[in-house]
Amino acid sequence: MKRNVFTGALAMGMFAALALVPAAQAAKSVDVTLTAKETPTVIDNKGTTQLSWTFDGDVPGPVVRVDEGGTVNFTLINDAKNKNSHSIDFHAARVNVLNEFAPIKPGETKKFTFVATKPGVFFYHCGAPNMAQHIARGMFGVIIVDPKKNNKDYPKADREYVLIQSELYPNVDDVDAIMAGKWSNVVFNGGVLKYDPVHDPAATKTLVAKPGELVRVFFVNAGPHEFSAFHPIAGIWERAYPSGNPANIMYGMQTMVVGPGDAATFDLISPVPGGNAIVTHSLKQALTGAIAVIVFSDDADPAMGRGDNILVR
Ligand SMILES: [Cu+2]
Repeated sequence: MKRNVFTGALAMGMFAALALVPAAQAAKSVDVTLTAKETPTVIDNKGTTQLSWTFDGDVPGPVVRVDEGGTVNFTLINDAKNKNSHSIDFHAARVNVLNEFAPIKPGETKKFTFVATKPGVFFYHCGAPNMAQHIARGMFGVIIVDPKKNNKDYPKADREYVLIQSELYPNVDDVDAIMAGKWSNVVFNGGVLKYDPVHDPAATKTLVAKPGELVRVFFVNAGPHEFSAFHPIAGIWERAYPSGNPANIMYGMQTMVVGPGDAATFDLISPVPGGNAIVTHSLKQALTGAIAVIVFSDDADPAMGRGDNILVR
């Protein structure tokens, strides 16, 4: 009798467990390691460098990507050759600011884990003091939390691009000037007119797509201070998703304000060949460097806007 009760309970338990695990695959976990590196980076098409503070040696840092519900097993290394403490702040994480996001000294390593519960596009950055300086010097990137598939409000994109807006400061050691917002340029992905051969013939890259393709732009405003008025000149955002969450959906947007520390996802379709110029329509910003040309043509390079080429270096 006891045995029957036991096996019955066991069977019930197994049934309950089976019922709780959906037939669909569980979201994958990802291992992410970022190394804080204080190193020169190129800030314009002429090859000018500044002594940046970076994640993994580039501005912006690497694209971090995980499925909604997935676990991020994160490791931060502060390179022993650095002079400053650094930290990480993932806007996609819900943790303890005094623990996971606390700075570590050169030569130290820290690990933590979080579950990416909210889908969308999120900023990550160093939060070590002075935070404005650490961001202005280049310690930022994007974490994309891909929403669950087969969502009619979030159709599959043909191409994807990452654009991160930030401010460049003429003297990155001058914390007072950074705190006063005395920037010289506002840029996308760390470089002045990086994707704009129209205004800077030295620019060698543009974003590309075919007419009719669904182009998805993951946009982050790293700041540290300026708001962005994100607009595709000669286009209209088909859909805009504040924070990149498919539950937040806006249609037919011309310009959307994305504040410092915020992010949004934008869908763009060009019905015609030619180009759009993606800008912050705050023109004191755009005309100093925040313009990205996207060229629409039937022979658009099929490798662009896919895989590792969503953040064009
Ligand atoms: Cu830092």
